[in-house]
Parts: sequence; structure tokens; C-alpha cells
Amino acid sequence: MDHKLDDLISEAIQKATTERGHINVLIAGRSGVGKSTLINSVFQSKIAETGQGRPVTQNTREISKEGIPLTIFDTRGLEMKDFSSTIEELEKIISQRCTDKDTNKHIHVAWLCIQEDGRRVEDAEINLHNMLAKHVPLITVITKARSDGGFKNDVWGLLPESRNVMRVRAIEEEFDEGFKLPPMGLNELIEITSEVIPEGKRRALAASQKANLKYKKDQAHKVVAGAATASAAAGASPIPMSDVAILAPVQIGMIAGITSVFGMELSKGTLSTLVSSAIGVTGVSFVGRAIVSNILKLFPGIGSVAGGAISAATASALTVALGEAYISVLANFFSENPDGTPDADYIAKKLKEKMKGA
Ligand SMILES: Nc1nc2c(ncn2[C@@H]2O[C@H](COP(=O)(O)OP(=O)(O)OP(=O)(O)O)[C@@H](O)[C@H]2O)c(=O)[nH]1
Ligand SMILES: [Mg+2]
Repeated sequence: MDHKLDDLISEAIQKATTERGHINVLIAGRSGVGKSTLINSVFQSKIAETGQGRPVTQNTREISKEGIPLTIFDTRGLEMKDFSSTIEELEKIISQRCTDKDTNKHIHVAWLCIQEDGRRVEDAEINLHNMLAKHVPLITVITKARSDGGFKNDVWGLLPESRNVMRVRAIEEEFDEGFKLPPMGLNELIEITSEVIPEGKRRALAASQKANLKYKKDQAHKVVAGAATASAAAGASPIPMSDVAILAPVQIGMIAGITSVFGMELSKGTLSTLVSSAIGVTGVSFVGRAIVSNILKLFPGIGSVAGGAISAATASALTVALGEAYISVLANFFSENPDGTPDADYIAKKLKEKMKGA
């Protein structure tokens, strides 16, 4: 049961990309409340700075960036006298998208931003909240949070269809005396957003955002759990050494899945480098019994191959060990470089070190 590594990698990329999907987030609020700042603090690659985006209505722009499974709909115009036409135009777009057969077209969540300093909720915001809540899960975000003074409660009262009202500070706040307040609420905004979107969009959210590293790890652990189950199933009757290639698609798929959840580029080059260092097969070779013996060498603690076969438990333990090692390497990298792009060779080297030390 030999597979060509190249084909396995292509299949894994395709599957991981499909499973990750695409998430659409609508962000609305008056001009200057901090929408762009919030977007840049939460999502990868300063996405809000990548030009003006494509206008979809007079006051709504669509922003996306190659390689990030996210589209942002940035809506303004609430301060205008004829805001009701802004809301009508927007409703057309939203209801059109939300009835599309392709769920990657739907708007999955809306963040309505209101500035804490203003201490006011305008009619335009109430109307927009009514309209949005009819079509999508709505989270109201109180921006530039400094001191609540009961404002959050007032907002809940006026915008009761909100799934949640959250206070957020997107950037560090510096006062005259040098006193500083760190950003806050961004982790929670991701957690709450995750709860209101369809489960199938969580990987896209994990991949697109950089504010909550734990969330990336949590989603990656789900990928590992799935691969562990698949490995155990593959090993339900002991896998003879000659058939251990059964595990290769599962493990390569897992590596692709974790890579995509962390928001890294899913290219053949990256994945080949990772796979060759993680499971010891190189680009031109066929995947065969090399894989398990390589992994067993890398994880001496995991037990030896009794009677020339590995059990379901060993198969799944190998897969978990590999997945956890990879998650920990990526998590270490991103905790030090939240905006960075890890180099495949660097990650491969760290992964090898990690597995040797496991
Ligand atoms: N202190 C503080 N300032 C913030 C925060 N968020 C945004 N700002 C500032 O508020 C100003 C407006 O922010 P933007 O992000 O441009 O606001 P916007 O909602 O995108 O504005 P428009 O694009 O005009 O609709 C900028 O000077 C930001 O630096 C925050 O959390 N704390
Ligand atoms: Mg803006």
C-alpha cells in the first residue's frame, strides 16, 4: 500500500484547506470608534492596512488578503443623516449572502463597535443592531475601554439582541504620567466569537486571528484528536510493519491541519519540508515502512514494535506525540513572534529537536 508522498501532500493540503473554510466578519460602527485598529490588533498581517478594500455598498468595503481565510466587511456611514439607507443597502447584501448555498459566503458574525468615551448609543446604532441581529450573531464591542461607569449595562439594555457586550482595548493606553494600560478583552472577543459562529468556521477563525494563541492551540488539539482516532481505527487490528503506510495519510493530514489552523501558508514546499523532518521521508521516495521505524526512532519512549506489528494504542500514541510536538513548536514560535511567518526549515529543525527530546 505505497503512496507517492507528493500525492499524499497534495491531498492533505486540499483537505485541510476545505476543512478550514473561510470566515466573514462584519465590523460596523461610527467613524473613528476604532474599527481599523481593532481589526489590526485581532487579525493577521495588519489586514486593515492593505489598501482600501473593495466597495460593496457606498459605505461598506470588503477587505481580504491572499492566504488568510478571512473577509472583513467594514461598514461606516452611521453618522450620516440618511443612515437608514446605509442600513437598507447593507441588509440587501447580508440577506443575499446569508441565503447562499455556499456557507463560505455567509456573514458569520457581526461586531458592532461603540466607543466607551462617547457614552451614547444613537438611534442609528439601535436600528443597525436590530437589522444585524435578524440575520447574523451580533456581538457589541465597546471600544477604547477605560472605565465602564455602568455604560456596558446601558448598552445591553439598549441593544438587547446582542449575543454579548464586550469591553475591549485594542491598543495600549498611555496616560500623561507615563501610566499605561495594556490591551484588554481581545482574547475574550475571540472566545465569544467562536461560540457564536458555526463550528465549521472555527478553524478559519483560529487561522485568521493572532490575538489568542491559546485558541489556535485548542483548535489544533482538535485536529490531533481526530487524527488519533483515525490512527487507532487504522490499527484496530494490529498493523503489520509492511502496512504501516496506512498511518502516513493520517499523519500528513494532521500536519497539514495544524499548519492551517495556525494560519501558515499551506504550500507543497512547506509541507514537504515538515513531513520529511517529522516522519523521515523525503520528496522523491515512496512512503513505506520507513515511516513508523523513523518515528519509533524519534520517540524511543513509545515502545517497540512487538511481533512486527503495531497496535491501535501505539498507532494513536505515535500520532498524538507527533501532533503535540508540532503544536508546541508552533506555539513557541508564535508566542515570541505574533506577527511573524515561520520558515519551514526552522520549524522542521525545532520539530526534530522536540521529538528527540520527547
Ligand atoms: N486609546 C485608544 N485609542 C484607540 C483605540 N482603538 C483605536 N484608537 C484610536 O482611535 C482613532 C481612530 O481609530 P480607527 O481604528 O482609525 O477608527 P475607525 O473606526 O476605523 O475609523 P473610520 O475608518 O474612520 O471609520 C485612532 O487614532 C486610533 O489610534 C484604543 O483601544 N485605545
Ligand atoms: Mg477604519
